[in-house]
Amino acid sequence: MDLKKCKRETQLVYGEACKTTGSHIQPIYQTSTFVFDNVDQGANRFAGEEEGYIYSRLGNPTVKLLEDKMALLEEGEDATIYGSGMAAVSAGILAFVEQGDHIVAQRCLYGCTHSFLSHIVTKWGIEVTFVDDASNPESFKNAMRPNTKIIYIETPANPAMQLTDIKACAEIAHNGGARLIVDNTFMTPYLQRPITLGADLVLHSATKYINGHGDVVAGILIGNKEDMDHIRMTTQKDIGGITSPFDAWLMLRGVKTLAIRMKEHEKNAMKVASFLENHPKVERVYYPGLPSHPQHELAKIQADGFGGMISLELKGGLEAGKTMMNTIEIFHLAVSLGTVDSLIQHPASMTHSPVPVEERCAAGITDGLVRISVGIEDAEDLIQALEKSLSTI
Ligand code: LCS
Repeated sequence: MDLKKCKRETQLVYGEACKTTGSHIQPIYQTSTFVFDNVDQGANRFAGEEEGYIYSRLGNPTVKLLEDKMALLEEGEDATIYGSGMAAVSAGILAFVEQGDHIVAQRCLYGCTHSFLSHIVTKWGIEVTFVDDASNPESFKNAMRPNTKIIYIETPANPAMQLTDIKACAEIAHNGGARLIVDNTFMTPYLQRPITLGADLVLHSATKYINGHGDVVAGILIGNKEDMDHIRMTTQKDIGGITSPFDAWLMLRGVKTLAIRMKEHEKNAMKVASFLENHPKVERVYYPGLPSHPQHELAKIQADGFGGMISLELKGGLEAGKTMMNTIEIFHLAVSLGTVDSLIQHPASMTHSPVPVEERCAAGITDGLVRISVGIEDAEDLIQALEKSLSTI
């Protein structure tokens, strides 16, 4: 059977049984190392002349199943898995830059990605230009230099929910001899497949929708075979931010329900966003599924849906937001996102606190912005909880 020809729902759910025991669900290869039959076999494996496992930082059968699944879903050739989304961000970027190179990135990014680009890569003589208006591909084009090696985007962006045109950025990157890296965490491969739009590397904080159940921190990179081989032999092998076999197994279990979860997240988010948009205490709602979102049309073109993330500004600003977050029921006040249950948080003081205030505001992350990760509970219960907390303002 060629899984590549199957629909995404089948690709997500299907898994081979264990060839050794017939176990329906694959076992967890919870081992750090692998025993060689003899010295020659060990040497041949190290030399790459014989297939087989060596040591779990270099490869593990449970992790391999997740690599193959993610490559299939994102329509890439191969994938590598990490112990956090940030380990994937750093492994993906550091593999393709050296001293004297230049990176172009959008300014509105997850706070630690922004921090990595502002404070870590710059320590090694790599320059970064942040683009303010990521909605206009010309801004990326204007920031390109002869030594630009990477354009880095996140769409929709965490937390302001602006979209970036993946296809246009891929063209700009390739015309300038650079790679396009796309953080696809908010959309997942069920709703958006950046490689099909020209991206070179796709990245996930798998902590979020890929695992879906809030019990794993992990990251994933997907790309072509050559780039993944290079990453495996450099930043993954020698920096070593790998995931554990058990966490890979939990993700293999979690990702099976991605299609039905994303459908429910989106159905609920649409209802919640429409409710919020019509509420007298709400100033502004940012959700790509609303026709009022400035890039609603782009969302319809480059993705198959709008996802489960919403940001909003209340008329009473920060104080009103604090009241809402302190009083709301059902939604947990917590960072992270993409779990089956609903979460609410305050980017300026939490996820995006590493970003300096002027840069934060330039990226649309105002003090009054509140971010909601809409879960798969009953939508009416969520709306009632929001109504009740808004009535306390
Ligand atoms: N990329 C995006 C878009 C993210 O939202 C995050 C984490 C990361 C990368 C990093 O992934 P991690 O290392 O945490 O697995 N976002 C978080 C958030 O919004 N709240 O807490 C973490």
